[in-house]
Amino acid sequence: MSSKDERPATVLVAVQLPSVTDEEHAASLAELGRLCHTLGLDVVATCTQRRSHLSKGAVVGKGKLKQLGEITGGPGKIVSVAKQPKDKARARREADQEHDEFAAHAASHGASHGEEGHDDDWEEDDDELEPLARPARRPTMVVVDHEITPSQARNLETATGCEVLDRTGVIVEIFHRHAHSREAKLQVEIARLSYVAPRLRESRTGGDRVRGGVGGKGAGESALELDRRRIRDRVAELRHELAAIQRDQDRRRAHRRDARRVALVGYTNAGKSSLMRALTGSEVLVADKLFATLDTTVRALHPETRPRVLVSDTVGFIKKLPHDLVASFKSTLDEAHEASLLMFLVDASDPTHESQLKVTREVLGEIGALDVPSRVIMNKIDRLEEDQLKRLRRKHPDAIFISAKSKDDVARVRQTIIDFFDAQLTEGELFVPYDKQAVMNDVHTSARIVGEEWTEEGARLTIRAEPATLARLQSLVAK
Ligand SMILES: Nc1nc2c(ncn2[C@@H]2O[C@H](COP(=O)(O)OP(=O)(O)OP(=O)(O)O)[C@@H](O)[C@H]2O)c(=O)[nH]1
Ligand SMILES: [Mg+2]
Repeated sequence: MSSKDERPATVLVAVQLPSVTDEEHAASLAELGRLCHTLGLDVVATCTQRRSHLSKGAVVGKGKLKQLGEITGGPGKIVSVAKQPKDKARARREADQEHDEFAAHAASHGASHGEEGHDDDWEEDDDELEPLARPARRPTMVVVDHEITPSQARNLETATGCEVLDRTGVIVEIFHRHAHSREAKLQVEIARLSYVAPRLRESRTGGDRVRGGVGGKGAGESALELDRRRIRDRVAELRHELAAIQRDQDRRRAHRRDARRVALVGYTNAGKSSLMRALTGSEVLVADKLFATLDTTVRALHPETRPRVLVSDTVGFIKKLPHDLVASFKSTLDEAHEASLLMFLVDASDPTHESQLKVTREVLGEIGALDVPSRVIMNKIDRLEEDQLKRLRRKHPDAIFISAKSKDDVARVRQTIIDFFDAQLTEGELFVPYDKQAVMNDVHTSARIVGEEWTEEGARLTIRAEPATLARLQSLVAK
């Protein structure tokens, strides 16, 4: 398949730390593979190692790095970069291009000073290394399943001859590609710059490198100051523009404040948009991609209910997502915060769904949205075997088990939502005289009529509505 061959061959690199189980390690790598796939990379090899900590030099140890070099065609060891004036010029040029390039890529090139080749923490026993199988194609990309420092990125680049990205870099890049609305684009741009700026700082003054070249440092610092200032200015500008958009959104949200709202939240790819489509008949994007949705969408439950219920589709969560990236998706968090009911969507067919649920809870906890009433929805049960499903039902007796592809299941979710809101309605009497018939329209949209009796003077209604709505309608007819 020639189209496959055009995708950059990629090797995943990870260290399994002592606190990480084999399953967690495998799941994290599988997820990184899917992130790479979403970005259009072709994962051809995986290079992992058990270590007590990440090597400061190049993440993996010396022996592993040598193996990595063998499959990528690089020297397999950290090559000190001579301090040449052209390096600085290049660093500055590359910093200038920060808007056009991969954030992480730019950061990793963002001027590394002098030799970081010496590392006193090599600790592994090279004899015990598992051999690394030679892939069918030679990798040109290295993707690391940890957040790495610019010097680690640089060292990996010299040792492998490959481009190097870390997990955050991959996610930021996916966000960048999938952002459509002005708001999402601004948020991603801010996140990219916020991700680049601290790394530029670290690459020049990193605490772990005390042997930084003193010569030429002054010029380097001023170039750095310039980059940082430019980034700060740009971020301020973007925030300003974003604030205007968000004020507008807040106004719209305030408008909906009366309405009964459900937010679909959960891990990326859990099926939030699929359920959104099924519940509201809207045409939101559904795709087998991570972070397909980067905008929140709000639609009424369809067919419409009386009173109306609004459903919002939100941006998904993921493990190890840097906090400033989460925070940048303000609208998702606002939707979750202001909803009356949260639907936690989980891909039950994913072996790591328990940890996905945990991540979702953690993020919502951080924004103080855990007080909002919630229901867990185990989705994609059409992919489960009978006994798997049984086990899951026992484990999560309160969850709703569905396939977003099944009409009956979606109808059950719909009923759950309606029941939830109905429980908050109170029943009351409303007498609408013939000269106040204009109020009837209002009654129809904001309340449900459960009984009516026509008299000489008008209609005696029994209605169910929110207590506040009932009071409002009663004052309307009394005037
Ligand atoms: N088999 C099966 N596939 C499903 C089900 N629900 C969703 N999917 C598929 O799962 C993939 C992701 O669905 P989306 O609805 O886009 O997921 P999402 O939670 O909105 O994902 P992001 O927006 O990327 O965070 C798509 O390929 C869907 O067709 C289901 O119940 N059964
Ligand atoms: Mg989606």
